[in-house]
Amino acid sequence: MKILITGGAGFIGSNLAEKLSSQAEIFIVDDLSMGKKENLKNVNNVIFYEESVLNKDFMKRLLNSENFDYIFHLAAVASVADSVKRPQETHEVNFMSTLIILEILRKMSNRNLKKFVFSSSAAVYGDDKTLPKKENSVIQPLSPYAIDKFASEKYVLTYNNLYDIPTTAVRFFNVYGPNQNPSSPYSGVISIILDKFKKNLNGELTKFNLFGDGKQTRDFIYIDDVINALWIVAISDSTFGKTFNVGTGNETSINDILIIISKFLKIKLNIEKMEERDGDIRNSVADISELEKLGFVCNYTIETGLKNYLMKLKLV
Ligand code: UD2
Repeated sequence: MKILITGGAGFIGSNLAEKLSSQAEIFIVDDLSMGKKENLKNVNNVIFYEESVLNKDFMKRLLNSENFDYIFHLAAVASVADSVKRPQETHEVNFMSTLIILEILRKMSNRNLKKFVFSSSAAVYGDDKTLPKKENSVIQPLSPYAIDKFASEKYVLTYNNLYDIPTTAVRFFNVYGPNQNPSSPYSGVISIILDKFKKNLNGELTKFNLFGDGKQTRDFIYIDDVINALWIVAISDSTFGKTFNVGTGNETSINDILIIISKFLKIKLNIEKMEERDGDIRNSVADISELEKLGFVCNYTIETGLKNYLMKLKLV
């Protein structure tokens, strides 16, 4: 079995590659703009191409020569803030790359492809207040990033209907776990918090900037559950042309995250209270009944997910 993971050196892609490498030959295309090769240090059985998914000729050659069984399209500029600063450049990656791959697939004869899985985001729901978010809830993309994710989703699912290309899409809620890069203020909040704890444990005095009162909530899902969800939607016969929320169905506040980690590490973080971040949504939580109908079971609570993450970081 041959599997292509675009963005395979990134946070979610590298964890997916690690999980699938025992059962398949893994091919990764990543230009290392956000991903890191060291994320793949535990992955055997992988062929790595440092290439952009926008390189049409390269992608055409690769897809035609390897004739993949599964494609997970995870390559993206995964930053809303970046898309606001550079709408045209991020549009190329976040939208055009998807269309390029779909077009190559459409023109291929004798495709082995069993499923093309597109990774979308809960950002497509915008700040509409209805909770929990169902796949058919109001869609209100408020940034170039969210618009590109939603437009790509539509293309991906329509290629299933019009051209019989086996596709599905997932909308990630707030994913956390090993290999998430904490380096930007727009990185996942849990990766930032843990980075600050780590620095504090090393004797470096540093503060966590808490935007707002900390009572805002998110549906935080541990990476291992996300990887399971991705594989379930890939192999299921009832996901063609459909979109699935990937979350836990539970919401946790940032304050609670801080309390749980403090309990595990037995230290408190210095907190600098800041103004609420512009455009921040107050609450977010997924309805995951569609995913559960496929057999998905969330294995991690926020406590066990965080504990596992801390163990992987060798902090507990
Ligand atoms: C997530 C996605 C984003 C977009 C958005 C759509 C991630 C990393 N980001 O943003 O790409 O899809 O959902 O709704 O998955 N916070 C702090 N201090 C910090 C960093 C964050 O207080 O240093 C707060 C932040 O203001 C927010 C919460 O923590 O209220 C979560 O922030 P986040 O950037 O991890 O995720 P989110 O849901 O805003």
